[in-house]
Amino acid sequence: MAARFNGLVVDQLAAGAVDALHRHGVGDDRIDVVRVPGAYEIPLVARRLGKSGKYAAVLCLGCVIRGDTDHYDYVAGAAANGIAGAAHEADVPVIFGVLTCDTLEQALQRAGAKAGNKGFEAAVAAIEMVNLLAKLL
Ligand code: INI
Repeated sequence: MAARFNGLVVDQLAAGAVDALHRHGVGDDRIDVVRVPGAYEIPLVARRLGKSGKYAAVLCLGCVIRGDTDHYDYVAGAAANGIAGAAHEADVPVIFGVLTCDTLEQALQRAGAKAGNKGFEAAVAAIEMVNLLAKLL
């Protein structure tokens, strides 16, 4: 799932995630990209998707950038806490791929520029978790 807010960054995270999935043999027929307005909306949809029984894992991709007010704290906090809650409730891995950055530049660096691509890393974490759960069952 990918938030539309800060789409310049999140689209790069999503591209990185899809790239990682492809490299691990996951075809497009097994990938659904669901869009939500912003990071704040991620938890509800993550919970719904996770509990649907249709998905091996749910990847939550978003980007929250600090502004001049404390709005950032509410949005980032709600996303992080809500995704953690969804991960506990869904019986599949729900992966935290939401960037929380001070500046757009920092975010872009983590979305495929200097500091790797956190979407790619999130997808790899999802694959590791799916494989781990399969072994544990
Ligand atoms: N949503 C984000 O994903 N990132 C942000 O940086 C952000 N800021 O800064 O406001 C943001 N706000 C929107 C929020 O996620 C909700 O979509 C909105 O409040 C409606 O519930």
